[in-house]
Amino acid sequence: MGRTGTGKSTLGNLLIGEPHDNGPFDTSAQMDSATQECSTATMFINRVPYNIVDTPGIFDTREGTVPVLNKIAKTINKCEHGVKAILIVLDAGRFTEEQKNVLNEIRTFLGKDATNNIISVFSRATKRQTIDRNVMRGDWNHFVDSFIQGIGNRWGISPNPDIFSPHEKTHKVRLSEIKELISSIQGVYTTEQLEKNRKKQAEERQRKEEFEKEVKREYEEKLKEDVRREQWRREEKFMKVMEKMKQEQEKQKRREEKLMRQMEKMKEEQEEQRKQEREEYRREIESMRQERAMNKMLESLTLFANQTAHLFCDH
Ligand SMILES: Nc1nc2c(ncn2[C@@H]2O[C@H](COP(=O)(O)OP(=O)(O)OP(=O)(O)O)[C@@H](O)[C@H]2O)c(=O)[nH]1
Ligand SMILES: [Mg+2]
Repeated sequence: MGRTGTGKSTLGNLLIGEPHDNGPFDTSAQMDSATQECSTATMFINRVPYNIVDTPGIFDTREGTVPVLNKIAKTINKCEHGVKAILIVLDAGRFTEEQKNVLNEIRTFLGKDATNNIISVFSRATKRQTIDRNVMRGDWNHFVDSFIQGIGNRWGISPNPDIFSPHEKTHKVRLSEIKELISSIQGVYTTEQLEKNRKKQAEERQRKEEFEKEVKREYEEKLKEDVRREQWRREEKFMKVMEKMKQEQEKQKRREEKLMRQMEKMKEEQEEQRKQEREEYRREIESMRQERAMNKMLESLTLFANQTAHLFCDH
């Protein structure tokens, strides 16, 4: 198992003793995945036959991870006697975050029960790394280091076919190391263990989905509550403004009424004043009229006295 293009099919061919690019397993130099389906071939270790299963790459460029893992699960389920060794092929030149993700995916997929059956195999190693295992070990990052420790230090190197020919000692030594690791593994990883883990994973996924759904529901509820609160707050604010406006209007009305009353009073006072003035004028006219009448009477009396005066004198 391993990331797309790491050299799984190449390793399979080499373990069988076939040319790296002309064995039962198809290899490809192209970036997109060569192996699409699981396929098997037989190899011998100390004359004991073993079925090698070549698997499609994880993080395939065409397919997602889930369909690939499903195909691998189907193949494991066909192994009636279980799986003795699971070879995880890691690119020695790419200790990246992506590689970490692939390892985590595989670990989660197989579960803890597979730990004792995993062997890590490094491909694309340099000449120095392939000749001297210590050089390879020194190039690991912390994550790879702890992963290898976690699987009981079972690791090997797939000899780079571009550097070492099948006749070279290094090529043979590195391949026999891998074969020895395979045959030394005790016990098998069974279909039941895989299915138990897959069931556990499915349950965990479901729990996670339900938890996420619950978190989402709570978040949406809170959001709705916030919207409701905001609406109430706005309505309350609006009501307060309306109340204030109403109070202002009433105040204004009272002011106007007061003004009206004042105007009314002023009008009444003016009316009263005009009435008094008219009365005074009338009285003045009346007194002038009486004065004039008096004067006229005096004049008449004077005239009468003047006319009648000689009468009194002659007697
Ligand atoms: N330099 C170098 N190239 C390698 C090594 N192993 C494989 N290759 C080359 O890498 C390319 C891909 O190898 P494959 O064996 O098809 O890789 P794979 O992991 O089976 O790929 P998928 O089936 O697509 O997942 C081929 O051109 C190989 O010749 C290696 O150790 N070193
Ligand atoms: Mg392949």
